[in-house]
Amino acid sequence: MAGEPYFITTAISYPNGVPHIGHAYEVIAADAIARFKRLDGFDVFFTTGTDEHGLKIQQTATKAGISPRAFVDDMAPRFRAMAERLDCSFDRFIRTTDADHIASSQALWRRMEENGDIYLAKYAGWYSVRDEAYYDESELVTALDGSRRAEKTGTPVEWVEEESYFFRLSAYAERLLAHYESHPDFIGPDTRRNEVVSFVRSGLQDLSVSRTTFDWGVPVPGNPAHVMYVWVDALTNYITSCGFPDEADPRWRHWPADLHVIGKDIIRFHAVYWPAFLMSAGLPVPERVFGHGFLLNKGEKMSKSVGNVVDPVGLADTYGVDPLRYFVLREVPFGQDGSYSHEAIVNRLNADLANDLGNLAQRSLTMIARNCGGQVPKAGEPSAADRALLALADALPEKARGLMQDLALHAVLAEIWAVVAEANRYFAGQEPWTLRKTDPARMEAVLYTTAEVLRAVGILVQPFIPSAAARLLDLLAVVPEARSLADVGADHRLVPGTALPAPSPIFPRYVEPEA
Ligand code: ME8
Repeated sequence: MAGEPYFITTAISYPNGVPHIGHAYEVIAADAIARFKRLDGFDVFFTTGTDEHGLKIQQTATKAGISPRAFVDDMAPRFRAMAERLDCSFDRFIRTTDADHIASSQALWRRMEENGDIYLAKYAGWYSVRDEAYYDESELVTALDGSRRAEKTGTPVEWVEEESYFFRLSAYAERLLAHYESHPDFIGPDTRRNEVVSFVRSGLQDLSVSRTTFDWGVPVPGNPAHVMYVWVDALTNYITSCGFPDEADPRWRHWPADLHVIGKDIIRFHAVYWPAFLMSAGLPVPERVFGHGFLLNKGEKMSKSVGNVVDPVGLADTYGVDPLRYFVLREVPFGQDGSYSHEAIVNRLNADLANDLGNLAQRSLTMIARNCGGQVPKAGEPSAADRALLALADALPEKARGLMQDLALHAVLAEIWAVVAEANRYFAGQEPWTLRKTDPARMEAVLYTTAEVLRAVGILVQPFIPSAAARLLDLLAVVPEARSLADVGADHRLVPGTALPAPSPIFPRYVEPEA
């Protein structure tokens, strides 16, 4: 496929429990961006997957009485099935147990070693299994029960003393700071960038990058008594998907990644460790790392370990895939935390989808079916009102592109729905049902203009609500080859006389089931 390469990734999920709404949120958001870029002509490569090694997985499997391998083989497909159920258009679902990934992780390790950045020493310090992260004394608090915990995440830490390989992270502080300075977009949103810059400014310590007390990990090349620290192998997934270490692989054109979409809790791994590993290996670093916020259930944090997990597939079954996607992308300003509840989802679904867009499409298409012989109506000479409305619709791609630069997904939807609202005002003001008797030619022009706006809206909403958008564009007889951003506007208007299929509703209203 032609076009400039655009590589976007999600984080890879720990499959130590079933997928939760946070996982769903991340892959939906990344999918919307990937789909938008495809519509805009980019050669998109989009990956997601599972992060299957480490002590946490090994412990969970042991508790379940099965091998880590059997455990992840059962769990990983559920993550894949969730992403598929949510209509996420990933090109590769990478599992860190995939053979090419083991080879890639070992190759990256060797490159860092050859560069003199890996040495053997003894590690003594605090480790959180739940976070798979090391913490400094200064990052800990003592809980009420006397246990030591990581202040940021509240997870228990344990004292670890063992022989370990270290990565010379301390040597990269200056280079990292210089990179943040010269690439102001490298970390987003700004709050996360500030957090990372002050962390690096405070000085970096070398990072323990291997473990000897368990074996569920990628063996360290040349010393299989050690397995790699799970984050070394996890981060490497992004270059594995591009064919690393074979830089002649056609997929290598996608590296460096244009965007890593991750949650705010793992920004340090992606904006400090990962670029340092890559610099050490002599590889280009990603263009941008964006830390989205957390999705909270009625304002409360949920997590696998706390046990108040909401099943995203259940939500999709209840509300529909497109409404769920629309809700999380419209409701939560991307980059901030957000809350969801049954009431909030139903409000959005019924107000924005069923009423604003659904009714406009249903009313106008039904009138066309009944009064224009089921064909695209005649455009006539456009009035000032027609021109003004079409100009708003035609301007959407440029506006959306601008907002997508900032990953303001919610704002893109707000702009689209502002046009929908304007179209509803136009439709109500023009009263085509009255024109039917008084001025049928003018009625056709109003219906034509409305259909044209629906075409533009249908094209623009494809990244967010792909199935509903496809149905709307089908109802307008827009062929699949004419659904890209470049097809919006005066050069590609609907052709009067084109036969249209019989209209059917796009968004059913959500009705509470009988108690
Ligand atoms: O962190 N709302 O895996 P993970 C929004 N394996 N996002 C959330 C969330 C919530 N409530 N809870 C988690 C890991 N996330 C590592 C990543 S990448 C090389 C390795 C996000 O399963 C979280 O921030 O704990 C992360 O981006 C993703 O879900 C996977 O989390």
